Amino acid sequence: MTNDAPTGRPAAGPAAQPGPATRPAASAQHGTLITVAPTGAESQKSAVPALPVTLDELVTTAKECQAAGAAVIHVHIRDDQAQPTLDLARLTDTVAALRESTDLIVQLSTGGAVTDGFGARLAVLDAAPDACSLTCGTVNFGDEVFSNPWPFIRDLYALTRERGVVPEFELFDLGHVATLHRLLGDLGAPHGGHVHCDLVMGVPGGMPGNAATLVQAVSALPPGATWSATGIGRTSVPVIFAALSAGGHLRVGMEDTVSFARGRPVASNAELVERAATLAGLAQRPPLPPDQARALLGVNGRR
Ligand code: KMH
Ligand code: ZN
Repeated sequence: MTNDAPTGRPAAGPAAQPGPATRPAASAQHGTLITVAPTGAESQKSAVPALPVTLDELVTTAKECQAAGAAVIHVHIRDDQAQPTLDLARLTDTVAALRESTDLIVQLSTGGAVTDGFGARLAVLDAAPDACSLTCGTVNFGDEVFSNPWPFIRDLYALTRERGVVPEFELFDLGHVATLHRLLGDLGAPHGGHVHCDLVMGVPGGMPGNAATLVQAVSALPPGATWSATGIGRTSVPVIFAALSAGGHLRVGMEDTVSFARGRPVASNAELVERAATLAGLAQRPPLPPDQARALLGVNGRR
């Protein structure tokens, strides 16, 4: 394994060794990458009126969140009935609209909803985003199952490399970290040459959202990998503190929590980003602007 290859180095071939993560630029190490996940696939608009579900609502949210300190937007979209969809035309329009209105790195979800098929999830890359999520294993997801068998993970990862899309490895459990090592060992480095992970903590069925688990998961990551963490529901704030103190980055948003505090619904995604940015500033690692986030993650400039 190496952690000193230059960021942006082309992906290695299939025979490459595992652990191709690179050392982030010095400035990026002192900042906090904030990702906003504004919508998700689980909450209903009728139950959560502040959830952005139309393209206009999403673009407005994205602008507010960039102003508050976000550099990446993790995107799920909805149809005219506000239900989750992976409709390719809508995804393509969404990527274009977010690029037009913001400087955010546009990361499309390939996880979709638990009901989405593998073919539709692979086809998300046809919308040509900057980045995409890539979950490294199956996980119980409340009463449902979020299915990510090895052949699908491998096919999706191979497609990200082919299309020049930067993957963010979503890790819901320690077993997912083992699968990440297998993936990098079998197929080589991601597009952009840098490994960035997101620890998704507190899903009922996945790893719990607490500091001890976070430290354990981080210690198992490939050397040189960067990581963010997100705590689902009431684990949101404890995971922010744990991630900042362990040197990680942050993901927040209404995909992951719809309560700002006990008994107080989230009013907007921007207030979650503002809180994360404030805490990052207190930790002496202020939010990274999108251009520095691009350099950190190995995301190309605007196409
Ligand atoms: N909605 C979850 C079933 C992702 O975006 O890649 C999956 C999810 C992960 O949200
Ligand atoms: Zn998601």
